[in-house]
Amino acid sequence: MEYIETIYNAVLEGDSSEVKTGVENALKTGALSDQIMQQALIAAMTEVGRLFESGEYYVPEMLIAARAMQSGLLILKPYLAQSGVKAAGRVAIGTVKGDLHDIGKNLVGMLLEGAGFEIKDLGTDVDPEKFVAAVQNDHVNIIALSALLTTTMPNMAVTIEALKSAGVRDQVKVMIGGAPLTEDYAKKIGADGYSPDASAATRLAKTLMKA
Ligand code: B1M
Repeated sequence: MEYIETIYNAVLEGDSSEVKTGVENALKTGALSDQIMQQALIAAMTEVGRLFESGEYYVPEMLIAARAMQSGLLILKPYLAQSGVKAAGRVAIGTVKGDLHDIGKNLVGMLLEGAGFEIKDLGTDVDPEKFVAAVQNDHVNIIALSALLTTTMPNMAVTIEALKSAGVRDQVKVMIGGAPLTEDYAKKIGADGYSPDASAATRLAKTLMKA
């Protein structure tokens, strides 16, 4: 538990090297990767959000903390991926056009990978056409769209329309997520599913593969 607190504080301070060392030490002492992720990394980013909202942190502090968190996620990746689950499907994941937030998207991708999905990460600020190309060229089963801004949410609908225009909408399931999203919004834009967090996203992807 001592290391969990160290990692949590290091993320808040934006100290990438302390986060890396903390995660390595926590793993050595037998901490579970999921515990490190939930109790240290995600918990710290939630606090970063609160500090930003209360005016104690500004964008640069937020960015530095986010980078520190990502350096920890990078070390956890192989551990999260060691779930032993067989390939469950192919997913193209990305943050929609205009949106640069990728921590949640990376987390969802990593958990999906850990659950046995093959992941094609299209990155951030992704043009709808790139999602279309992933269906046409890489034959993905699921398109996973992330958005953190109310101003970029509509680009999920634009992406779904692009899939329809290209005639590939019925070849793929579309799942969406991100802090401002809701189940109702998913229904409104014709997505196949919404999930509030990374764990739920894994369950949703498995359900969509069976549908
Ligand atoms: Co920005 N930002 N940001 N930001 N940022 C928010 C989102 C904000 C809520 C802060 C605030 O004002 N309180 C606000 C959005 C307001 C709104 O639209 N209503 C905001 C803003 C305004 C902005 C800028 C416009 C600020 C500015 O420049 N003035 C700007 C926009 C840039 C752009 O995208 N074009 C901006 C920039 C940034 C940074 C670059 C500094 C940095 C991002 C770094 C990065 O991602 N590499 C950043 C950060 C870090 C945040 C906060 C603090 C944290 C986001 C985060 O990473 N959370 C955030 C405030 C907050 O959340 N309280 C904020 C941790 C992450 C694990 O959670 O991404 O929600 P989250 O993912 C969750 C779930 O949502 C879900 O699962 C994840 C894990 O459980 N999920 C999915 C996400 N995607 C999913 C997909 C799925 C399923 C589930 O299926 C496909």
